Amino acid sequence: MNILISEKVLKALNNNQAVVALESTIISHGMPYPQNVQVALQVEKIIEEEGAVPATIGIINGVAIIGLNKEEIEAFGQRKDILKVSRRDLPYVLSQKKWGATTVAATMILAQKAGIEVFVTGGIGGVHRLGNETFDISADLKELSQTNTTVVCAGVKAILDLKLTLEYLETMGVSVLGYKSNNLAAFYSTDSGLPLDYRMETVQEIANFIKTKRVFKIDGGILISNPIPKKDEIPNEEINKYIEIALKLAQEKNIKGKDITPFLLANIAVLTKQKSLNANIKLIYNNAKLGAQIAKELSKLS
Ligand code: PSU
Ligand code: MN
Repeated sequence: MNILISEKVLKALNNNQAVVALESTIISHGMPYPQNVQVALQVEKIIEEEGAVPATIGIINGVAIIGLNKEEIEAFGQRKDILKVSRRDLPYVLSQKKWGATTVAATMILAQKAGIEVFVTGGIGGVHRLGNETFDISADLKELSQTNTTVVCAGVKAILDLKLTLEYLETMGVSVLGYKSNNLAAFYSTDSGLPLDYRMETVQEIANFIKTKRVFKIDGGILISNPIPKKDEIPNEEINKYIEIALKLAQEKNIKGKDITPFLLANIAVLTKQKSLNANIKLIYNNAKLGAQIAKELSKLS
């Protein structure tokens, strides 16, 4: 098989301990070195401190590893030959024995195969601005409609069209839960202004929601929108200026397809003098803590 679960993760799964999946695109294509590695390791530490076991997922020489070790995470942070792998890319990278960093979509698939319910990321992909013309809609959304993984995120990346993304999620039957919040979180900022139907006050409520969906056998993911802490946010008006500039730059340089998201994130970080990178890091830490708490609560229920 092309899938390998680390000893630590396997032991935790067999003992019904809380396990939290983590993606690797964020490391290889979402942040610059060395912050990417520092953050990936710190996220694992936060999850451990909450009493859960982290499982960072990535593909090495065609083998999907569930639970990368420190040296491997370091390699994902440094190597330049790592492909960004979504659902459609998985068979290619596996059969060609390449290295691949998994996006939200691919990480969901692999987490489900390994038997991990909870997965922590920064912000999911979505419908790009002008997506109604370009049809650029992240495969993350379709994945959420069909794969049984709970994704903890700080909402939808603000570089996207949040309103269209939320509509798409509704059409695809994806449950979106606002943790202690009424509105969808907007990645760099706490509030998109777009109302969510379900607000959850406690991790117990969230765990019950997940368990109910699974017991009832309604296939598909669950999206937890966990706003960035207020003190770490960049207000919408402020960040939007830079997003507009970065979007123009992408157009001028004719950046397309899967290169768009990494291009925008990197350029916004330069334009904001790393302020956006700092917010991106803080929101991931915040998600790691919540994800671990949800996983722990879930392990009590089963
Ligand atoms: N969240 C972050 N940084 C990232 C991503 C999410 O804080 O780099 C990645 C995820 O892997 C997500 C991907 O699946 O961006 C979306 O890419 P696309 O728009 O090409 O589907
Ligand atoms: Mn796309």
